[in-house]
Amino acid sequence: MKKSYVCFCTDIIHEGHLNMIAEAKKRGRVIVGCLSEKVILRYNKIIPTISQDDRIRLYKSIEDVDEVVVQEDMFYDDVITLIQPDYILHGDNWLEGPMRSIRDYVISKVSEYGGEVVDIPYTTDERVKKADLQRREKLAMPEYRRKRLRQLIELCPIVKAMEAHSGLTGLIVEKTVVEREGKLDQFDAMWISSLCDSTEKGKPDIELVDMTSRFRTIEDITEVTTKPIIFDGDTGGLTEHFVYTVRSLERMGVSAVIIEDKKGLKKNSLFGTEVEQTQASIEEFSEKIAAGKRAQLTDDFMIIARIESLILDRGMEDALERARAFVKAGADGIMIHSRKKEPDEILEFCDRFRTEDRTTPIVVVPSSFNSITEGELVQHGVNIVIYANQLTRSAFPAMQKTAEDILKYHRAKEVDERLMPIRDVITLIDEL
Ligand code: SPV
Ligand code: MG
Repeated sequence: MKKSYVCFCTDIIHEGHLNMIAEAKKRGRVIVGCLSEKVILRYNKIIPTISQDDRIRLYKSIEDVDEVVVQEDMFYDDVITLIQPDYILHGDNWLEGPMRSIRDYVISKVSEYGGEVVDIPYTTDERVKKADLQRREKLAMPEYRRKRLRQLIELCPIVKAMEAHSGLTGLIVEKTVVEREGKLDQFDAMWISSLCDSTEKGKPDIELVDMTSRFRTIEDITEVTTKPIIFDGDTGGLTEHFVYTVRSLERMGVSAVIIEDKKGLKKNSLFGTEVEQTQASIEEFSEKIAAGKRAQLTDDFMIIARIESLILDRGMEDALERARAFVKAGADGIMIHSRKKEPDEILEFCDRFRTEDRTTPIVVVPSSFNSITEGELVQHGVNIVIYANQLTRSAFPAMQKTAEDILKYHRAKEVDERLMPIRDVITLIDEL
């Protein structure tokens, strides 16, 4: 008997899925692949809200399904090697966009033994559309979004966060997918940078933009995205205020706050010692972390301590001593920052910290030491890389040049070629 294979990652079964199973049945014995949680998280597909075991049970309960296996490879390699399906069925939505590279790869592999790929017209029935939308919306809900950062740290070699400071930049981080050497890549999380949030408002990065306004930015972003959020909490402010911030962030579904061990008037770290900046003592900052952890209500939320010793030329030993103390005070992660062009001091910190502490997540922000690759960071035990300001810095020169050229030419024709077509702008945002 021929073998028909369908891969599912869904946590609800609607008519579209049943139609797929019926098509598979017509061709042979139906094997459903349950795409593993690890792969789903890695590729940022719509993440199920029930466990992998529950999904296996769900797929087994479908009439006409003969067998359920776990698929560990987005590109079907394990399935093709082990099962050699005669037919691999998939919705025809993989004919376009980044998923096309998976389809091409699967076709090349199955054709080696005479297998076939069958594209099933994607069900666009209103009820199915609504079910898909509900599934996506569920992911945006605080209780699902909040815990996703911890899940990603567990499952990914490195979590890649990109800055977002508005609904639009949030959408860019949410939706940008690239295909390179046959693999798909996306950002895993969003960083709400104090620098970019302030810059967007034409204000300096000195904790002048207040929390109410920073929360408004979070809401703009959460309304249109599903990816987890890491919030730049600056110094965290007064401990008495920080505890309220923790609760608000948890409620909004933010996954982590990073606070830096500075006090008084905070200036951006990239100024280093060119401006006056005061580092908080180990004791006072540890107390702020501990108070935040006591205030926290969910198990998912993370308070990450950011160490400014290298920025302020206080040396490696000071940075390591602080890391130890902040972890002891309850920090769920350590961010180490540097403004050197070379990554050497960051890597030395990571290597030395990892000899003492193998588990506490390490976060880095390679704005200055930008030649380092994600792969190299993984080798030094880094868990999260934050691209902290690149969207803002790319948009600003482009907008400034456009403004200058329109002034120069007294019309907009000369700039038009480098602009996004109006049609693309109006279709950028999904309509309900
Ligand atoms: C930010 O993005 O606001 C940061 C990172 O805090 S840095 O600007 O490098 O200090
Ligand atoms: Mg900042």
